[in-house]
Amino acid sequence: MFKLFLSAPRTWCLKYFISVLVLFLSIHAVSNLALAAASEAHLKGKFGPLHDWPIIPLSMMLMPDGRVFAYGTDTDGNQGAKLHYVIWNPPAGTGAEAFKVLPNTTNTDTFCAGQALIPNTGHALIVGGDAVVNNKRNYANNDVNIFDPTTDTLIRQTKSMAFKRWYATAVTLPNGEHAVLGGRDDKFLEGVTEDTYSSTPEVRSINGSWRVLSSATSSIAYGELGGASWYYPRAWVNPQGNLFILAHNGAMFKLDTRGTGTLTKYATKTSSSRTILPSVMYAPGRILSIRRDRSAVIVNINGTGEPVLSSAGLLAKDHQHGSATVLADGQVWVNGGSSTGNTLDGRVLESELWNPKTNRWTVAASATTARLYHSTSLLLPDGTVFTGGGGAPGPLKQLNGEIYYPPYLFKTDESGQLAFRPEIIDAPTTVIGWNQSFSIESDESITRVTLVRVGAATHTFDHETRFFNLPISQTGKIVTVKSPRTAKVAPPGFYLLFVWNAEGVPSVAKIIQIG
Ligand SMILES: [Cu+2]
Repeated sequence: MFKLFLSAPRTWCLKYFISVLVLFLSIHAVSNLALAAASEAHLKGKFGPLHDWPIIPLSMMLMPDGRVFAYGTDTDGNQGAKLHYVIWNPPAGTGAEAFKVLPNTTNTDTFCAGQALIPNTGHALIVGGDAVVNNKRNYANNDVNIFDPTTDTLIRQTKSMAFKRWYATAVTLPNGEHAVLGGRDDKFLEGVTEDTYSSTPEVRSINGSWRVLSSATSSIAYGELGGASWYYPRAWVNPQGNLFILAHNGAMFKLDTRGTGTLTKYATKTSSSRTILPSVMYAPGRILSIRRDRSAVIVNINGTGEPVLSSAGLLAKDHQHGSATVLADGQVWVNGGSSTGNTLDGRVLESELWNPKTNRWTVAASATTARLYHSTSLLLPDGTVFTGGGGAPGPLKQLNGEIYYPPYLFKTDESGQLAFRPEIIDAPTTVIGWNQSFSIESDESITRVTLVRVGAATHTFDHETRFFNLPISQTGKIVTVKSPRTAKVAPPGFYLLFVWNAEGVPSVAKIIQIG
């Protein structure tokens, strides 16, 4: 009975089963091929090839002419910027011919200095840095140096800071001056002294003189407390024109830089972070800050009262020593780092994108190599992000970089091909005021205009960058937009101006000056 039941139908069954299996496998193979061909670049972006760098670019600034000014090590990747600095011209590519290695003749070691652009000249201001005492490194200096991109020279200034600063932050103020905060003043001398920190800020006027904010001294805001808040203090100009300071331990302050300075501590406190986790101003008065245990918080400092906190969810990975970069579309890209500090064990190659509209994180493209301590990321005028460096010290001497191509640069048809980009035909070449209307002409119909302040990045922190959507009242090849309302919202200086077409693809930016 059993045999009878199985014999003929079984043969038929087996044949049927095999043909279905063959059909299934072939469909599966075809769809697999299709899957292999489908690119996710329009969703996750893509990294370009690893390329060499003449130094480890542990400090980088985008200059008004679109070139990158970088410094940090010698040409063997050893600690110390006393010998060289580098100019990279991104439109010339990533070959040796795109780089200029220039001698530093200032006698200042700018290793781990503070930096910001000077708004009226477009020169780079570099404050403090490293010093060698008794043949030991990691002491501090109070030197002030200025890089002039029209002559590519770095000149030591006669007026030095009142305090030595190693790991200070220099913030451009609404009136074009610079506030310099934090840094270590002196280092432990065996059996003689303890480490001391520059817990008193100072302001550099436009004529180069320095004013000490003697009534605003604080160990928590920018000294040895506050979770080592001397370590590149996280500071931005808030929409009221004061400095907002977010200590690594979560304490928050307002610094009025007028006169000898007035520091006010907010009652509001956020969770603890690390000195080696990034924060970035992604919209006017809004900061995305990465805290401990992969958490992220939004700090809204637009009101005149206490800062308002809200959650920005959890990242997929712990990016200690990673960077956060605001992209041309206002999304924030976090890359690099490690879950184990400056070691390769927990290195994170996957980058992540945060969309401020949805408050969601998505895992984006993976890099080729680790970016740990002394790595940096910088948004370039073509809408890509350069990320490079790491080391001095660290497990790898990263005399190299990679370029990240964000999703907006790709066709959405899954081909992985770069999309056609609109071009800016005409944009202002003279200085634009605040709340001022101006016209932009493109070769395509413009549907969106964005503005990103040129970056100054080092040690996981780009305090200069900030993002704006400029509302446009009509679409067309010529649109009129209005610059940001005030210098408090958009400090004077240089901004990348991107126009977007209907497909959501940005132009290469024109760099405009607001002042
Ligand atoms: Cu450093």
